Amino acid sequence: MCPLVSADIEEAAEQWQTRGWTVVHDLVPTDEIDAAVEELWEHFPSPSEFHSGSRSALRRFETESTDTRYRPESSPVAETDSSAGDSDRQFSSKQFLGHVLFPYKSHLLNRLQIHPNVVNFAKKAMDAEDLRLYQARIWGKYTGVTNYEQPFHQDRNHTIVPDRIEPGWWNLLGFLYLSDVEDGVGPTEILNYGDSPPGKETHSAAGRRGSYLAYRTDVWHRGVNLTQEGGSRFLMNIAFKHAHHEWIGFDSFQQNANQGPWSKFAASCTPEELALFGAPMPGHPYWTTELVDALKDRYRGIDERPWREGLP
Ligand SMILES: O=C(O)CCC(=O)C(=O)O
Repeated sequence: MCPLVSADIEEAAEQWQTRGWTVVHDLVPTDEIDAAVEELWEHFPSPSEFHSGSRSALRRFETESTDTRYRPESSPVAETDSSAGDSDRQFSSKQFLGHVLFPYKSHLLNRLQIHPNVVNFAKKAMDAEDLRLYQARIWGKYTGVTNYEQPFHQDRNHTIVPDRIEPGWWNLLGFLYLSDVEDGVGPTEILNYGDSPPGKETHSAAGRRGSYLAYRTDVWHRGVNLTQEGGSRFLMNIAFKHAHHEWIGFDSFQQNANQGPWSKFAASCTPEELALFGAPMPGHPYWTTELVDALKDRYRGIDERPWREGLP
């Protein structure tokens, strides 16, 4: 039987395909996570600040660390397909505080969003080269904000049509852990593909920071409460779909793509990296000499040569 946690990419990809989920242990080196997390506090109160009891830290969490659509007054509880028999566990809008959407203020966090190890894992698991990143955000939780216990559910809110879960069609949802996610700080509880609650064996998707929980939309799972005193949990949502699968989506990037952090991020990207957001690759009929010049102008510092070399 496969171990529940794997650092072996091939084995983890196979687990995702057959069992519906996997934790790829240490997928991103911890020193890279730690360097980026130093800049996380530009968006979130640090755990010690939050747990000092300061009202301003709570206020900052509810505002600066929470995209407007997740603030209490917006009350979005958009989950679907909750399991019967889970009546003591409820979704609540407070569980969804702490969502910061990509691009972030920090260049290192932005680069982490498309870390090659994560992208390559997704390509292997989905057995495809041409992928799109369609969910990109950071989610922070702190002990005591609310009761984070959720009912078991399947994520049916990533598509506008019924899911087609098979090679060539499936999408991959995932959490890259920015902090150690262990008992007491809310490791997701998850069931194997084909099992549904109640009564089936559940697994805790615990993992060190740098690990990546990858799962499919057809596995039952749920968020659990944070009980550790002074505890917190930070993760990056990173989800992929096949190119041209417009029926799948979650976050959109265009609205911020003419300013600040995005410009610096885009200037650092290779064609393959920008293609994760839908940019046409070198050689695509979209490109003309004038457009390549405009790309160079728009993203100062970008290496535009591949696009230029791809011109007819
Ligand atoms: O936070 C978690 O561990 C899981 C959250 C989740 O499944 C959801 O909100 O759909």
